[in-house]
Amino acid sequence: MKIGITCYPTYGGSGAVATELGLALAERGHEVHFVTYAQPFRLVGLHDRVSFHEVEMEDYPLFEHPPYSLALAVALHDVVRREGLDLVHMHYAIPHAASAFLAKQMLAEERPLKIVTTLHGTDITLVGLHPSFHAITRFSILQSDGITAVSSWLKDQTVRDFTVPDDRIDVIPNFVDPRTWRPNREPCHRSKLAEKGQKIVMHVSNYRPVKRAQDVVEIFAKIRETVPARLVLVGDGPDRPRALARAAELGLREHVLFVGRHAAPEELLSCADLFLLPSASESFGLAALEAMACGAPVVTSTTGGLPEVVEDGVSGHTFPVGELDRMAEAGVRILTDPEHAKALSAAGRKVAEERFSIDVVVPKYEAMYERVLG
Ligand code: GMT
Repeated sequence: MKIGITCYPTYGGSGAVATELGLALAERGHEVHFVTYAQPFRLVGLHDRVSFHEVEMEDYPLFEHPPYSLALAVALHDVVRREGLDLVHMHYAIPHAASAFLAKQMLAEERPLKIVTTLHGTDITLVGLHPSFHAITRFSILQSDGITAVSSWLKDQTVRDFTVPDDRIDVIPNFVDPRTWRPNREPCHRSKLAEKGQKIVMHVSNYRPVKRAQDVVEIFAKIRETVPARLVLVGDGPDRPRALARAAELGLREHVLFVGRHAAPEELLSCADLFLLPSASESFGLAALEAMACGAPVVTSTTGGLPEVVEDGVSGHTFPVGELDRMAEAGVRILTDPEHAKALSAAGRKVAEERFSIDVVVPKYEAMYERVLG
């Protein structure tokens, strides 16, 4: 198949999943064309059957906010015609699904174009609910030939808040490649991340308010009351300065290492003794799955789709949002009870290998494309 993929190229789960999917499809013999405003952050190096098409935008002084949705529609239209694409797969509904719909209309007299839209999270739970976006989000989702949601929870939210018929949405979960995201990777950066005898507590995110990065620091502070540990913060985003400021207020700044955006987070995760994801909302929680695949025991909130990924007490621990004392207690147990940590780690790895492996999930997308193409 010849497949176009549009996603947000910036640091975030939806762009990561879209890119890994495109690369996996290309490995499986399909031709993949990424169409977006910048090279997706996980699209590094050259790959057979993979091309990147940058959406070009005219900068004109009249535009305080350049109309990216229109430029994307034109880019999709051009790439579909030039490369003879069979379908385009939009990751994150806003504005991608609407741009794809426009491209399809522009092509209507020339050739058919099928659209698959994957709903990732705040396109449904936050941004899409805003009155300025709700109607167009619903319309463009419904105009898609195939709709997927990354968790059953997100599907239910979409059915409820956008009155999309239940049978129009397939749940296709996010995935990892367990060959890349694995425990005991070499080189392990442990000696660069913490001192001898210190446990490594890790958090990876884009530091948006929904991630509650300050809670990560509060939980770490409680853990450090009993366990010598270092907090390693990976990724970057708007709440990162606040999280570091809170660490300084608590007198912990020297015990917090801010790594920033890292090209290969799997190398860091495989050194983690504990991974924290206390988010206010998470449609799936790809970062938790990546940590589990790397053998890091996870403590997360019981929110959104996270319980579909982490089974409390078996493959990690989950607690209601904001229950920081309990999260810290679970963290201390993981860091001080090696047998317990080992059991969680093994169970998390098993989940990643058996339910959320790239080899299990990518064929589900292929099957959907075939169905959509008839
Ligand atoms: O929805 C967002 O805010 C952004 C999006 C992203 O690009 O990272 O995150 C969502 O998609 C990820 C990949 O499917 C999920 O793992 C995240 O849980 C989800 N974020 C939220 O629901 C807040």
